Amino acid sequence: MSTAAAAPLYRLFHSPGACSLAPHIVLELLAETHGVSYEPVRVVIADGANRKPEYLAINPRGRVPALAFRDAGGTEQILTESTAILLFLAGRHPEAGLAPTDPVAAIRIVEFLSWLATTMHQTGVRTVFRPERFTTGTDKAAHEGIAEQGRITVRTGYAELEASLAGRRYALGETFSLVDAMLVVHYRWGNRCGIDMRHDYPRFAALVDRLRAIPAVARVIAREGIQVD
Ligand SMILES: N[C@@H](CCC(=O)N[C@@H](CS)C(=O)NCC(=O)O)C(=O)O
Repeated sequence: MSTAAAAPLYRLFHSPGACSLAPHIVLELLAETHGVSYEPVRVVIADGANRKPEYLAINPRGRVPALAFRDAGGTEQILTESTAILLFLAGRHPEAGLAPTDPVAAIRIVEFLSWLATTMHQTGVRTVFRPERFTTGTDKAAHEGIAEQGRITVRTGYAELEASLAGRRYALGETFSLVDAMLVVHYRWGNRCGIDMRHDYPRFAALVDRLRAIPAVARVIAREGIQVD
């Protein structure tokens, strides 16, 4: 008799503290509340694992997250882009209540996640962490100005977010949504951009404290081995 364990429903390729932390949190919540099985697969960017042929075979862009799953016909598919992965997981597991059916509530989530992934991540945080990606290799003198503009972009966004959190328990109101999972990532990145997030954005810090008090969120942070503050 075979003792092989059933393959998990999902494999999430992630790197500690990267934007893949958000789907990692959502998968852990789904595992806890609805028995969804998944395997987190570490692809540590700091070690260059995202540029190795094994990973490029999964995501030729060399980015995390990537999600492996089987479609209705049993064929394995790879999905990339954090926004797409989050919305896919919520839609595939509607019983978890992460995908509102009301069209306005649903599109507000897409709106927020799109802003985080584009303005805040790519034109904000990324220009601070990786200014060399926004100019030619020889133009080192430009790095400081690019990073400084990135800090202005993220500060403008965090100020907007801080104001919107007045009187709210979670990013979009009284209930946890996909956006909250991604905000843990952005709060942590803010600290790593040299911003004192707890001091400058106290409502954002309080939200992240509430999120970290959720056991599934705490478990993922511990598993990734990261500091949020
Ligand atoms: N738009 C993509 C961005 C993915 C992305 O840039 N991921 C980063 C980590 S947060 C990465 O893999 N970086 C590795 C690299 O740029 O070499 C998403 O939201 O999934």
